[in-house]
Amino acid sequence: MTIRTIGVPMDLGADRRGVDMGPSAIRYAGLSTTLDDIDRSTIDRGDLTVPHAEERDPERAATNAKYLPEVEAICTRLADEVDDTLADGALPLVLGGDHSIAIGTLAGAAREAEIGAVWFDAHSDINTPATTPSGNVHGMPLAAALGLGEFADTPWANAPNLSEENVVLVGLRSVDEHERERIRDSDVTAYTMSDIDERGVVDVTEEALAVATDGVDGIHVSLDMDWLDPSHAPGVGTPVRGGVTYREAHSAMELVADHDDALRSLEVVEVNPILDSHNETAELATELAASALGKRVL
Ligand code: NNH
Ligand code: MN
Ligand code: MN
Ligand code: MN
Repeated sequence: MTIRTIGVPMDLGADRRGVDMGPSAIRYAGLSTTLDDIDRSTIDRGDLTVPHAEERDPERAATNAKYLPEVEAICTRLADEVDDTLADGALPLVLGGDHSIAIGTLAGAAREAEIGAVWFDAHSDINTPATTPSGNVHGMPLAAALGLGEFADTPWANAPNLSEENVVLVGLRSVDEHERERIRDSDVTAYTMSDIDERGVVDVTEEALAVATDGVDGIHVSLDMDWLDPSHAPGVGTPVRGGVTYREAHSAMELVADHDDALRSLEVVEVNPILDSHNETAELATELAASALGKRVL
């Protein structure tokens, strides 16, 4: 299956500028040559056009979700791109950008199929405008896709064929109070870093993939680079200590590749080159995407 790369240089969903350079940094890290090692053809469709924060008013929509009208415009276009890519029989590889773009990826991937989602992240990204401590939409994409809270009134943000039973969070270590309640009250499955400590990343990821793939046509895999420990991935806007190691991350992505019959879309987000050291987080993002898409040593 052809892999089609779609860059989304989006930083309006996060507080720290610089994450809009993520797609360039990932390409500069050698994405296309790395993907050449996989036995699949790849094409790069370039970047979507995203307005710059300086030209926009964060409070314009007077909600607790900064730049939500801009996020809507970009995610609506991204959803169309992802849907078109799948309709062409290709696999979308979406490069962020901050995690708010997952709203568009999920909406596109769920347009013509029932999907599950595996969310590798330090954070649970299930805030709504009423519960967000920051106003940043990158802390809300899962709630938006599931139509929770006020997102019940924003159909553009809802992934039509995604249900809580097939959504799995992996590697949590920073969850806001209201997010904790929401996860408990929902049918979303969540594994914390403690679960990974106790059971190991392979066992947890296998179970996560089993839950996500149960009874659906395919899955979306969303990889927030702050899932990794900041010692391996320093170039992210909201690092949290105690994340997975380089090897653990590769193991998990190799398990994703083992489920390639289910993998419908892949997304790598939150690479911030301004905060990175020598582009190492972008290089790691590139390697992990390749592992998830089937690259092997032998
Ligand atoms: N939970 C916080 C918020 O909603 C932080 C979210 N930041 C992320 N999520 N990087 O992955 O603002
Ligand atoms: Mn920019
Ligand atoms: Mn995230
Ligand atoms: Mn995160």
